[in-house]
Amino acid sequence: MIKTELCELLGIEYPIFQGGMAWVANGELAAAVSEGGGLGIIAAGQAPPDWLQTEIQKLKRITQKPFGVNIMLLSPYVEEIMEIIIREKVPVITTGAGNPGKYVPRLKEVGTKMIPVVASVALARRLEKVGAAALIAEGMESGGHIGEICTLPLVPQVVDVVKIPVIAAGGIADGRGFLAALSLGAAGVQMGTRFMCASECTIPLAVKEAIIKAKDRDTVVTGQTTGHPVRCLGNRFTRELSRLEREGVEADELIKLGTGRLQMAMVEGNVTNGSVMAGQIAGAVRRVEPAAAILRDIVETAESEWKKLSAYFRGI
Ligand code: TUI
Repeated sequence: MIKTELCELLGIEYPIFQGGMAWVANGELAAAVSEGGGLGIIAAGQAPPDWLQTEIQKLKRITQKPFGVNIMLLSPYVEEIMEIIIREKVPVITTGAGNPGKYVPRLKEVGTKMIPVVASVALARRLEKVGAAALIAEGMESGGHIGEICTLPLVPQVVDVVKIPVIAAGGIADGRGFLAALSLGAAGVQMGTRFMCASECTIPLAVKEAIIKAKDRDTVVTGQTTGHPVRCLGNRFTRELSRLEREGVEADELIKLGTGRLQMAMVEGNVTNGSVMAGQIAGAVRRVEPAAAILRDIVETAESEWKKLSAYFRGI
């Protein structure tokens, strides 16, 4: 048993979110995580609004439990997506890659809780002031679009300046990471990479196998010069991108080259030429298993690790 204020705030059993991963986190995965007691999140990514509508309906057919939608603020469809969120009375939205402050008043009217991802203390302060229900402090160990600070220094610095619950993300895939996050003052965690290997996750098996095969140093960050640094598994695509970046190729050209690559990996299963976004903890993900088993494992491991730690303080 583990309960934090986040469980009460959102009506969930475990304070564990499944990250809103574009082209990965659909209604099926999110429903499995929510049904397993965590918070499943459908990622709107840059998909057209009717895709999101369908996925929400799919999820609602599988589970009655609370769920979330992740809004990638660089999406051209943000306004239409907000309309769907409001119409469907989605319980929680998480946001990434920008500042969602201007949407808070509309969301509050329908009771949708806004939980933005922040990668800095300054944005955390700002978004608490405008009415965020909680914050996800995401370190640069994460997969996908990242900030500059690691989870270990970011989480306590965010916790120290806000009163709302903080969820730690980046570099967490098991009960030890979960317990460490709680020790830093977080009220919960968000995990992406481990849930990519959930049985209910519909990405091609080749991507799951690439994650399971990955070792500690197998992720790389590309796109530093474009202003949108992205972490993914190193492959032919990232080597080519890094070479062009070193040669000083313009950001516009690099962005063009990256377009469609996430879909190539996550839908077509092309792990050589696609962008296999995954976090540094990929090296610790060992198998494909149901989302509910992942959630149980995290909580059970955290509890046994907690007992081990408390023995240190009792001098045993
Ligand atoms: O958003 C993510 N992860 C993502 S989004 C994505 S799709 C994409 N693909 C290519 C280029 C860009 C995006 C893949 N992975 N995580 C949450 C996150 N948000 N990480 C960092 C941030 C962030 C960054 C800057 C949040 C706010 C911010 O600044 C806003 C401001 O105004 O200060």
